[in-house]
Amino acid sequence: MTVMKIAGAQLGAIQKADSRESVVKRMIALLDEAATKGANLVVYPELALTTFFPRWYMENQAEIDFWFETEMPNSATQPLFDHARDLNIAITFGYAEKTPDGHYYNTSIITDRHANIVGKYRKIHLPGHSEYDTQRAFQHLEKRYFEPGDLGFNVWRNEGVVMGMAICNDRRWPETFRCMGLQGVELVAIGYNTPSVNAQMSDEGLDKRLFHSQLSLQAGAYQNATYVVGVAKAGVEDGHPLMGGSIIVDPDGFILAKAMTEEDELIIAECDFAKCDFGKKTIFDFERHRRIEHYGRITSQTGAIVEV
Ligand code: CDT
Repeated sequence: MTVMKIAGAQLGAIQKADSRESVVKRMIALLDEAATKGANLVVYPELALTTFFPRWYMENQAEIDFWFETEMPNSATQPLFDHARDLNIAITFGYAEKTPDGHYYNTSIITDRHANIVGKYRKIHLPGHSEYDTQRAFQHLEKRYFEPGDLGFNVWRNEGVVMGMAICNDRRWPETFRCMGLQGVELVAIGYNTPSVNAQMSDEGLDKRLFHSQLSLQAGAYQNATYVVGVAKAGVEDGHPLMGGSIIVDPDGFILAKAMTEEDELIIAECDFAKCDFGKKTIFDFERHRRIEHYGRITSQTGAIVEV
């Protein structure tokens, strides 16, 4: 059975003016630290190469396109791929993707330890709104800049482990984890950018936001008997704070490692994937216990309908 050291490479703030090259240098520094600690896989955040640009309202398409990558790897990220290959470490990170036929996605990729891209995921649950919202303390325009992902929730056998990806808001939806759980997932890598403040409820408090993130990641892990790695982009980006709280969760839902700062910070844990078996063969043996005859609403109905 496979044992791997998995690292979460939390990134601190990336300012609007920061170049991709400067961010890649920081990602490589974390990769070097991960190598010294024996990591086999490093998980980076959502939209890891730039500031969280969906907070900015833009109309000019050239201005919008600046934030998107048209190929991966590209000249800015090739050093990261090369370094990961030299260190024999698999990586996964998020970026904004513009496809050759003009589609825009919030994407993440995962590589093997030879820096080959073995999996791609495009974010399905896009939060926020598509037009400038005067009621919010700040904007969250993911629905403006991205289309919902078109690839579904897939898994890949990578380095002997069944791995899947999700991105930020996806972690709050049990459907995300269950779709991968039904494919035997053993590790779910999730990058995120979560504002420290609720744009529509400013007095919500950071503790509650961190709690909801942890709750979602821990529940997803336990209910599908899988490791989950949730990695933040944190810190204050041009005056806008993003929360940290990166964690590595085991298949029992326990937290194995947790970031303590809102800066570039590496967390690491040894993951013995044999530990996924017990839950998958007992309480969450889907084949024996699921009752799909009662789950029809999950895929046939989107919003809640109150008829009583
Ligand atoms: N990036 C991302 O998906 N962030 C959301 C913020 C939700 S508030 C509009 C999240 O779920 O953390």
